[in-house]
Amino acid sequence: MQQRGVVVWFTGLSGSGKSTVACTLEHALAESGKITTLLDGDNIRHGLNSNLGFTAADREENIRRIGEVSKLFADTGIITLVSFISPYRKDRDRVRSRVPEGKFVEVFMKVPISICEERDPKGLYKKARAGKLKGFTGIDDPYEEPSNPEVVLEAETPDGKRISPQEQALKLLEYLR
Ligand code: GGZ
Repeated sequence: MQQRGVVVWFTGLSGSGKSTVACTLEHALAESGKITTLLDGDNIRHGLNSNLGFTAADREENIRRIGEVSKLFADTGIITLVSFISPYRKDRDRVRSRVPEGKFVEVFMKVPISICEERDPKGLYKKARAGKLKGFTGIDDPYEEPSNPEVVLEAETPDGKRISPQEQALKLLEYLR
C-alpha cells in the first residue's frame, strides 16, 4: 500500500530532545515498514548548509532550504522527520505554507531552558553563559514558541515525573496514526 508523505517538523531549544525523539520515532516507523528520512544538523549543516552560521539571516536561509528539501521528500511519499531549533516563527510558518494542507506536523519540544541547560551535552550553554559563545538560542538569541503546534512534547508531567524519549515518540506516533 502506498504511504502518504508528511513533514514532521521538530522545533525547540538545543538540548530539548528533538533529535533523540526524531531518531526513536524513525526506528519505530521503520519497524512498521514505513519509508522515512531524518534531516538534522549532522547531515544538513555539514553539507547543503555548510556555508551558513547562526546570524538571523543565516538561520532564516537554513530553515528555508531545509523546508524546500523536506517538501520534496514529502512530495515523493516519504515520512520526513526534520530536527532543527528553527527559532523564528515566521520561518516555520513559511515552510508550513509551502507544504500541502495537513502535511506539516509541527512538534514543539516544550522543555524549560533550565532542563536543557542541565543536560548541556556539548557544554554550549556553559560557553554561552560565560560569554564565550555569542548569539546562542535561549541565552542571547530569541526562541519564539509555536502559537499552534500540532503536537506538544514535554519533558516532565505536571507533578514533576520525567517523560522518556520513548514515551514522547509514542505520543507522536499515535498522533501520526
Ligand atoms: C544555537 C548553536 C549555536 C547558536 C552552534 N545557537 O545542541 P546542538 O548544538 O547539537 O544543536 C545546536 C545546533 C543548532 O543548529 P540548527 O541548524 O538547528 O539552528 S537553527 O535552526 O537556529 O538554524 C547547537 C549548535 O547547532 N549551535 N551555535 N549560536 N545553536
